[in-house]
Amino acid sequence: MKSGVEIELIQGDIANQPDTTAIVNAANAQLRKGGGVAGAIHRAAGPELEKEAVPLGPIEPGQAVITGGHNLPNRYVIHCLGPVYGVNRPEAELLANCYRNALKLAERYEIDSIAFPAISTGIFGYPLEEAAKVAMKTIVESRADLKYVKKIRFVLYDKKTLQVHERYLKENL
Ligand code: AR6
Repeated sequence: MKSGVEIELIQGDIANQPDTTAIVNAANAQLRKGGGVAGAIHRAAGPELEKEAVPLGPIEPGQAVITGGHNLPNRYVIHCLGPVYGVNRPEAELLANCYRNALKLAERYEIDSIAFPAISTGIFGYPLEEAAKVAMKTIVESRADLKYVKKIRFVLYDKKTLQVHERYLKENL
């Protein structure tokens, strides 16, 4: 790719990405265990993750914080709070901030590879098409600012989510 940053979209489980230095959690404001992505990440990481994360909260929509990976195969977990659709406004800006702030943290920690889930598209109710459009646009635009991050992977839970992201990635490249 032009910028030297590889963007990869796969179907899979965000808690099982042993070859990325960091994974991103679709967190809650309190940085507690929760369900969905957060539940899967905390289960795999073990209880020490919550002990490290909770004192860093509460966080605001669009914000990101970083912890260690504990029992995960990843060195770091970057926890982002996505907007609740229809509640935290303007949604698109707050969702874009999640991706931007996660990448900023990754740069600060000199992280070479990072895996994202589709933030806000589960329990937080962000419509898939709209969220994928924001996510792919933001990631493509952010590539130019990256020095350390060389690989960005999106780990999408099902085939439809993968296909929608593929379409918007192509549109933005
Ligand atoms: N790997 C990859 N994607 C997944 C996985 C997984 N293991 N599990 C679910 N998804 P969600 P949100 C998909 O609800 O909308 C939590 O309770 C899922 O199908 O995890 O940002 C937190 O504590 C969806 O497309 O995140 C918060 O309270 C996407 O990942 C709240 O949910 C995100 O779904 C955050 O809600």
